[in-house]
Amino acid sequence: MNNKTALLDIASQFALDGAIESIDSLGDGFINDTFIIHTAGDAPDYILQRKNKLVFPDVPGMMENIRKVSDHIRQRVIAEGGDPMREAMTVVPTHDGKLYHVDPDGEYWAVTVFIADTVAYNKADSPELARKGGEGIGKFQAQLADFNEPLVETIKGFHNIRHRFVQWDEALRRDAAGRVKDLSTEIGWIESRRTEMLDFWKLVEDGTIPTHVTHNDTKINNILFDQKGDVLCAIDLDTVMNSTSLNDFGDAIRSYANTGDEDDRDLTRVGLSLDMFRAYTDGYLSQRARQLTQSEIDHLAFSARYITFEQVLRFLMDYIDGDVYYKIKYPEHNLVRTHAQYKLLQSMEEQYPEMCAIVRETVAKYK
Ligand code: GN1
Ligand code: MG
Repeated sequence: MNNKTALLDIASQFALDGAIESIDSLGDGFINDTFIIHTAGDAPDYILQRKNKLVFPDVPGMMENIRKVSDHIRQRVIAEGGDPMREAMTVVPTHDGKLYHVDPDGEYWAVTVFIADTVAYNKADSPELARKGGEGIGKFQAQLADFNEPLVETIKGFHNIRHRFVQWDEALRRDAAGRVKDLSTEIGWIESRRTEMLDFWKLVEDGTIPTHVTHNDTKINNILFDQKGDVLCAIDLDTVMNSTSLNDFGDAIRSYANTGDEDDRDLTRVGLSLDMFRAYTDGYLSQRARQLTQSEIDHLAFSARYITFEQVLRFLMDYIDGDVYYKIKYPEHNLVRTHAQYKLLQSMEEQYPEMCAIVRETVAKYK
């Protein structure tokens, strides 16, 4: 898609240190295209991303969000004696000072400094790692607790289930790919939970559950760890915006505590591990127990069900729409993802009393 000369031309628009040696494809994101720019000598390498403008209608606004949030975190890291080049993201502007470049095809590109000697995971392989992950997101939220600059909403109603149901109802009516007739079981999974999910969201709408700056996409591969297994920083800040911080907890549990893969074809592998749930919760609450409101604590366990439900809805809706949002690797991929996430949701529903008990015990430990 992008030939080497075009990529080189794009990369050379940015104010990089060091001569560009090569540019390679990187990672497995579902939304953007990601590359690594290798440079000569001691200069850092860089991450180059083509931002998906169908998903993010206001890339300039989004890059401004990322810059503001990264700058804030950098100040906090400096104040705490940490290494700002490793514990914060650094956005690299173009030679004319913009945070993005628009190529001749109208595509949007952005660059950040690549943080070397790090480990990224697609799965949490031990409770220790899950505990560190929870601690990392807890710290991220704590670093942003006093952030009060305005942020643009990069994706409208991103974790707002009322908005998702509006999209869902439209998708069913449109039936763009003619698939609705074969999906009555799966559609039933969504409809039977509509009321309980909207009831939860009402608590956010009426202010019972407060909103803050949150990451909104905390699956494990959006977190950078160092070689010792400690969290350095959260990457993929495209969705940083105001919402309930419960979403960051719930979305992380959806990935850290799943015994299978997000798109596992073998459903017997998929389920919620209470050990991983306990470990992540322990790390998270070690940082946050004293700041959370009672309403947040009361809904922490439910937030995992909420976000997993939303993910079932989003994968199924994209399948119904004809696979227009998420990158897929084979034709049924979104349906496979739907089934695997639904299995995880059911497992959370079955173990919900235990999840709530773990939250209560852990809060008591840190309050
Ligand atoms: C997407 O961009 P990426 O791959 O980190 C998606 C998340 C989903 C996730 C599912 C902007 O995350 O919301 O939870 O896939 N990001 C966006 O794995 O939609
Ligand atoms: Mg990502």
